Amino acid sequence: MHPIRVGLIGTGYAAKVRAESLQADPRSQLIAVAGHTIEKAQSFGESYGAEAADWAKLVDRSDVDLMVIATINRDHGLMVRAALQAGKHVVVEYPLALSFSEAESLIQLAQQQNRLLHVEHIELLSGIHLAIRNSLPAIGTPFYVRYTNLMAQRPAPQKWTYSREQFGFPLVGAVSRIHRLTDLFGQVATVSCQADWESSTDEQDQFTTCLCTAQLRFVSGLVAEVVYGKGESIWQSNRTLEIHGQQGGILIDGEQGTLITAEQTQTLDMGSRRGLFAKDTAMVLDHLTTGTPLYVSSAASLYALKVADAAGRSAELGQTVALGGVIH
Ligand code: NAP
Ligand code: BLA
Repeated sequence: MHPIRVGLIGTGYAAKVRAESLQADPRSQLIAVAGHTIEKAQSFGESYGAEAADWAKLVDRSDVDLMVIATINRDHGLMVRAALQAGKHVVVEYPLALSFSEAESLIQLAQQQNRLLHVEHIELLSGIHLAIRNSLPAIGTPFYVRYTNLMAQRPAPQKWTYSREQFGFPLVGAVSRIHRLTDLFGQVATVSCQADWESSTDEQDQFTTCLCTAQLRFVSGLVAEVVYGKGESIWQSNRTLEIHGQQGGILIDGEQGTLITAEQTQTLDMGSRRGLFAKDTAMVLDHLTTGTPLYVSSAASLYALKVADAAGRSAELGQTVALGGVIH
């Protein structure tokens, strides 16, 4: 038995932590890396004893079993499709694709090809998420949630994360914000969303600020307000999640968590945000070698993207959008 031979696309933060995890695990071997430029792929590859390669050739190599796609959001769908068509197992960082229909068709393709398609959603592995899950029973029926992700950034970087085409609709590029909520609170009945972008030049694709606000009404009746914004016209960063229940509340502020009930106020132990990609990688290798289950299903990942896609449509139409297929 040879180790699982891996091809990696991307040379940024996610790719680096993937390469480190793969290198540290004897069950995997990093064969080659593809990057934005060949120079970057070469210098990155040298650090991990891997060759530099062109991504389209890499997915076709017979000595690669698993492709890990850790590059800009715009290219995920195209690369996942090519890798699955070449018969590889695939790990892709969220989002699977920028549109719901593309994501749905990729999941079908993986089934047809009988290959693993795992979409990373490390937010579900985080100590914050586990602490919330464990605390939910203590607050009774949750009825109102406020989830704010504001990042003040000045000057806004000239990066893919500030390109509408390359990042995608804000709640699609950052679908983790929706997924946290659908994982905790189930299906969504309606979405009402507004989105706005500011650019400093005539070049509209590259923005300096974006602000997206969405109201999600869950089938349970719970209402969630989600705010995602970043850039120059955001003056104070804020990363908070408030969950209000009939018997208590959960408040997450940055790395601090609190559970509040009528009887007491208690600090939640939330661990660290580090090590989550390593955990994801280990679970993929466990799954491929011994068949143990992964922590997120394609169906759950696709559902989060469906809600994000509906938010995009709502913003475009200026109307509330109802999600189909909901059982009342
Ligand atoms: P990053 O550090 O900015 O790296 C982005 C990668 O894409 C680099 O290899 C970069 O190469 C390349 N790239 C940039 N612009 C490009 C373009 N126009 N065309 C082709 N390639 C381009 O980003 P990251 O944080 O690793 O994110 C990668 C993926 O992981 C994204 O899908 C993100 O949603 C996902 N993710 C990241 C995190 C996280 O904590 N960072 C968490 C969850 C999911 P150059 O540097 O040579 O331009
Ligand atoms: C998510 N972090 C993301 C994403 C990007 C970054 C592009 C995916 C898109 C999104 O969900 O908005 C980029 N995150 C960064 C950068 C920093 C950062 C450039 O913290 C700079 C420090 N990610 C990291 C680091 C940690 C990290 C250093 O780059 C932790 C120590 C964690 N990023 C992290 C987690 C998510 C994420 C846990 C999932 C989103 C969530 O928690 O909801």
